[in-house]
Amino acid sequence: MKVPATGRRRFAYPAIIALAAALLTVVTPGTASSHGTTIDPSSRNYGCWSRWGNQFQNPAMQTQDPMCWQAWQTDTNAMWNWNGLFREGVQGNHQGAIPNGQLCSGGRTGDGRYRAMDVPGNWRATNIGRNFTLRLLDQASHGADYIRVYVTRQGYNPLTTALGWNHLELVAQVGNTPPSQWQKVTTPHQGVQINIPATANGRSGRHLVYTIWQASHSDQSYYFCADVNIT
Ligand SMILES: [Cu+2]
Repeated sequence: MKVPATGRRRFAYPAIIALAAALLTVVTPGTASSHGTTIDPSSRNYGCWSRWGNQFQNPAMQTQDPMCWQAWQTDTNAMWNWNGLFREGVQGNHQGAIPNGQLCSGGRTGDGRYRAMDVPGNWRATNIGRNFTLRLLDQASHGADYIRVYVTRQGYNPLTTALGWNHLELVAQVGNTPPSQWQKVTTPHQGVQINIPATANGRSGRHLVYTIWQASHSDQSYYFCADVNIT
């Protein structure tokens, strides 16, 4: 637990609230303005941040959204830094850098900050069709050397099984795309975004969309698990 009960009591003091707000302003958006994530269908931690970020201690989450609950309990920074799920210096060898079962945490990158994303279970899923569009938000205008979009094979069960490379099938790919070719956006966040059409033939029900975004400013690669329900 990163938020002890004493933390709550302290919030009762207005001066501390102001201080905490100031710190959040400096720390959270500072790191939170520099990278990106998939926002539709949303990555696991982005979804937990967008649904619960303003009420992350609400015990109702435990029953309404239990996988987000376990994620917030494990490390709140995985949500505050929803755009920081990346590794550096992988040199394109994603499978070598990330063991099976750890794909959703980028191989427990950042000292394991995102490890709760690897836990299989009933994450909230976005309804999509077999033809869908993946939306990737880039807040820092990194652009992409490439973006690879995978969907799990029919038969894989994200409720019971942590994601492995063997579960994935490439369904869409985008090559070198400088940020000038992305769409400028101001909501829900400032930055550029790219919409990637993809097709998940022969699939229905619960699946994961797995995205690898190789940013262009340096060897920085991002890994996103998004829970979907294919109808
Ligand atoms: Cu970045």
